[in-house]
Amino acid sequence: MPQNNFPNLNNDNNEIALVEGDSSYSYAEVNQSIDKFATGLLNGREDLQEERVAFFIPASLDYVTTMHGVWRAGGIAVPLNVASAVAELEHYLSCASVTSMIANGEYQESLAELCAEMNIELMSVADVMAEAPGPLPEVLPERRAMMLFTSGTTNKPKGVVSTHKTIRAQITTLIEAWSWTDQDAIPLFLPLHHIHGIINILSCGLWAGATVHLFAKFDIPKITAEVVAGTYNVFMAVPTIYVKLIQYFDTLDAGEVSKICDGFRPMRLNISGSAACPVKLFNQWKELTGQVLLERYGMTEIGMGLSNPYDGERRAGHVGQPLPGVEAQLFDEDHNPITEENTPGEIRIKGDNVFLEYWANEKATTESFHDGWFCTGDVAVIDDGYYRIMGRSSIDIIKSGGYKLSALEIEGTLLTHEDIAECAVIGVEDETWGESVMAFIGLKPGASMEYADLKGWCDGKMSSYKIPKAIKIVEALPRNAMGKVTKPDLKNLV
Ligand code: MCA
Ligand code: AMP
Repeated sequence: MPQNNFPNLNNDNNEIALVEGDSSYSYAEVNQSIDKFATGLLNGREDLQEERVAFFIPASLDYVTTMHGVWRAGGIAVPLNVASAVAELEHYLSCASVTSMIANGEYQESLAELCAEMNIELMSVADVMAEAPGPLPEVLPERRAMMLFTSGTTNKPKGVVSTHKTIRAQITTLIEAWSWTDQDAIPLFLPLHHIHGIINILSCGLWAGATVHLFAKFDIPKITAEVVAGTYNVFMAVPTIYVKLIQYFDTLDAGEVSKICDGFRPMRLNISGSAACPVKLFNQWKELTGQVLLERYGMTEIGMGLSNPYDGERRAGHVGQPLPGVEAQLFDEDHNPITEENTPGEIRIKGDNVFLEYWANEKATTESFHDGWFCTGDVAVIDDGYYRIMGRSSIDIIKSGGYKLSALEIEGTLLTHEDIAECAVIGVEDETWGESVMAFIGLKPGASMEYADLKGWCDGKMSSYKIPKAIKIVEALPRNAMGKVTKPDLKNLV
């Protein structure tokens, strides 16, 4: 029996696990579907032996079937962002040496050429499904289970590998800390190639025996209608979603707004994370809905690390304390632990929740640990017992609407434009996105550039949320004596 088996996906439980549009699926049905998929994927083999199976599927029964099917068959699940530009996928697929790709309908069509070129077998969920469940391998907890891509301070995203044990630890800490039960109902509209959607919402929901309502995207009218109907008692989102909800309220009349707010009011929990929740937003949400947002801090490599308490003071602008089973410590630049309050240091994390490795990148893996601690690159202080995030140690990481973006990756693509001689990308403060991408561009002699043209050029070359929201044409980028671009100086040119 695979060790990753979720308690409620193990039996003939007839409670509703997933709601997708007008359809709903019980735990028993989901379980059956997963077993048939895993059997079909094995296709007579005993164990996938950590083969990498990628999938390009929006939130749906098929997504859950594929993710768990790969796990039960002994493979490594590689969920991809369905909003990615196809041009970006080649890196993920070659980095992970993916052997099979699962995608349906129009998604399958968009991938056919790339998969053929890369010799990757492309199948739909229906293609894979066996008629009946067959024998499945025993998958030990230490085995690799999932690879998620994360942008870093290097050019191309790295594959973050977690084991079944890692995933279990990332889930169970949240089940305990946030008091999940089988009575919970939660909407899932976040993308399913990141921890926030995969672990905090989908996996915790399924572990607890709750009902997860799936949306292919953040569809405000549909989701708020369900909020009004009292469908959910838990809501989790990135700060941008709360901003967008408040912006949406501005388009409605007062009666409609108060109905939606009255739908949020009785929920047992509203959570914000993936990026800093501004104090102003925390207060606005409280005023509108009575909900005191629970802010927490996490990272692809660690799942969740710090959280405000479920019972107890949830402090605005702070991310709380270490979660159960997670060890956290601040360190100075000389690797000495910081013991005084209000002294900034890098957050380092230990625990079963921490990932195994960056795929096929021993150097990056080794460099990201020190004395057994995972070094997050985030700087924080402890302020009266609560961690407060101060920022990141690298200016090259941008957090836009909850997505972590690499300035270097965006610059790398912009530099392939025939009129661009040099460029530098930074994140600038933005009320909706937290940070938004801005590019400073030096043009080749005689060239000119309009923003709209550059945006059009970027289409298809990078995911749309990475495309700069603004550009500034400069004579020359500011550089230090060594010739390195001094990015902090660019902030003054915004
Ligand atoms: C969409 N757009 C964006 C972003 N999202 N621009 C910048 N940053 C973004 N994040 C742009 C599109 O390119 C498009 O531009 C326009 O907005 C409308 O796109 P649409 O897809 O309709 O927007 P939306 O549905 O309103 O999306 C906003 C969103 C989405 C729902 C907030 O960005 C989102 O799901 N963010 C969450 C990502 C996430 O789950 N992060 C967690 C990873 P144009 O019109 O010009 O084409 S972090 C994590 O997992 C760690 C462990 C943690 O701590 O949680
Ligand atoms: P990702 O690697 O995409 O999972 O993003 C992880 C990063 O998001 C962390 O390293 C932090 O920089 C940021 N982050 C997550 N949660 C918070 C939060 N509550 N406040 C500030 N930053 C956050």
